[in-house]
Amino acid sequence: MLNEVLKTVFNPDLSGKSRLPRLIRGLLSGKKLSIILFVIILLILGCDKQGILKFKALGSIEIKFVTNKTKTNWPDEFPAHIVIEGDDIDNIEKDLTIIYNPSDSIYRAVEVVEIPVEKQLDLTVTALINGDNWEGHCDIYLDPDQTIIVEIEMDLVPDIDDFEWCNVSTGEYTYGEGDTIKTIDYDYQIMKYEVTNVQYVTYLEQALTAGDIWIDGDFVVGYYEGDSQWSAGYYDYYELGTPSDDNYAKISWDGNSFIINVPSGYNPGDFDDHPVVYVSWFGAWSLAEHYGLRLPTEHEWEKAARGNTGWDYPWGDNIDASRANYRYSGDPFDNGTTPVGFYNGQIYQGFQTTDSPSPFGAYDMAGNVYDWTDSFWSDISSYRVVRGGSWYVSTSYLLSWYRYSYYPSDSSSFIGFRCVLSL
Ligand SMILES: [Ca+2]
Ligand SMILES: [Ca+2]
Repeated sequence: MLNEVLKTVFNPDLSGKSRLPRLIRGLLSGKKLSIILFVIILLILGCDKQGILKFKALGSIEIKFVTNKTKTNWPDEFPAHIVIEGDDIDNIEKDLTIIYNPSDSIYRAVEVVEIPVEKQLDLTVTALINGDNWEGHCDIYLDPDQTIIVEIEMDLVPDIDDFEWCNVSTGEYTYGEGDTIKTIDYDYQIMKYEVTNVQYVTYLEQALTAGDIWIDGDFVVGYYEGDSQWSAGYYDYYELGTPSDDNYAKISWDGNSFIINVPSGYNPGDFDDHPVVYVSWFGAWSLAEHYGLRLPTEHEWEKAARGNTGWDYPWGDNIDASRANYRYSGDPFDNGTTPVGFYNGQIYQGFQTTDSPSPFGAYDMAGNVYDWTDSFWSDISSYRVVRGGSWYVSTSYLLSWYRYSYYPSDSSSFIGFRCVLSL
């Protein structure tokens, strides 16, 4: 799946509706300006005889992958059809073959397009690439008598098959302590497990390569497009560091790569499959954006947790230590996170678990870490709802209908997240 263009704002049209936020983000985050930065002045052509300034823009189109891994989903070459439109120029159409170069893992179709322009030029570029429609806009300002190269460069989003999914079918569900019958009239998928440390590191590495995030002291920082309560701007996504007393992992940056630091007494890798913590709501939102996903509303979350059962917990009305990770529950990691999906009926280090999926098959919908949701606490609140309780709290917080909230910039050792995928 094609996702993002770095060197110009070049985005899919609305037919890829889950990608719309990427378009908005690209426009707001200043990527629109980057086209100017990458204009390469090649040569001076000169005025025509009437003294009217004439210019030529040379466009080259380059498509680039972030990882080899994503390449596995793509053929070695594929067709693209490019249309360039602009004020006072004839439409330029090109059929291109985009070819993979294994030596640098980049797809390219370098095509020189001569565009006669005068001064300011607004270009609209549409492309049909491997079946996906793309559209982008760029403003190019030309000084007299210059020729430029426009580079269009795209990244590919990583594969969401890295995550496991549960189908939540359209229909009624019970909501709240009073088991109010509500309806969600569409199908969606929710992650079977909370996002793990190793999955979050994969995201961080890809986002860093793409220029979507950067390191600022002890924080991973990135851009947020804004909403009704929060202005667009730069926010802390993740608080880097090492864990303190409790048993959870924390990610750090060593200057070259992200490291998953485990608590004392554990070995590297031991917490790879534990839920990521110390991620702010913005950092959760950002992973969802990166993969073309989104955070669940609290209604979507509660439906996935209890279905239409009216149960207090994902499996029924009673809780015990074999079913969920809460404070002093006696699991081998007390007190701290357990691996995602830990409560699946297996025995770990002598600790017997009971298989405890939700009616739709999601695990850790009670306990382990709170899950960030997309919902505000109220219409006037800037706090975001979290659901499901955590390893840090007692069982009364793990009730499927129990609401709690945190400031979206908060991060802690007991808040993580999972995403949903609209169908
Ligand atoms: Ca526990
Ligand atoms: Ca949870």
